Amino acid sequence: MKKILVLNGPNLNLLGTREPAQYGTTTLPDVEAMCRAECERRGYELECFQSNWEGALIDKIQEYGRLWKAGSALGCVFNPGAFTHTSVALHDAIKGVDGLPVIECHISNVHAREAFRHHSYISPAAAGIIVGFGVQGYLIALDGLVRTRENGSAA
Ligand code: CA2
Repeated sequence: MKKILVLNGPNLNLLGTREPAQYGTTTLPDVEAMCRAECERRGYELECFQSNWEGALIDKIQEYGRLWKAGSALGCVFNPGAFTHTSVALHDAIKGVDGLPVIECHISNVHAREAFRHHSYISPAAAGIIVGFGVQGYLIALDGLVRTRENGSAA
């Protein structure tokens, strides 16, 4: 059974506990359970990982790059949090794994927010981008990943 990674960056462990107007009331464990149910339904094994540390996120992307090369991973749904707007290192990590499809996912519509959130270092390296659908965006991103990459398809 191929693996899918749902990766979350800094402060997303606080989801559902603060700023409900911006990010809703669903917690990260709730989001992970929704994603797990969807992956099981579709016949994939889900790993969820959250870190507030850039290097830990890079290590996980590299690990999935190796799994993808070995044919054991389908791809990754990634909410890089505020590292979206700052991290050349995460951009390089995604480029560096060369092949692993990474779908960038944001809960809020970053383009309707402060100007500093309008630029993403991740988007040029991502296979696709989902923004502004709340936590349902994770499921939309999973759907897009499976629809386009299942059975070796890259359409
Ligand atoms: O909309 C998104 O998903 C973001 O990636 C969330 C980041 C933000 O920096 C990006 O610009 C857009 C922030 C994640 C912090 O999440 C919190 C959740 C609850 C309470 C406090 C922070």
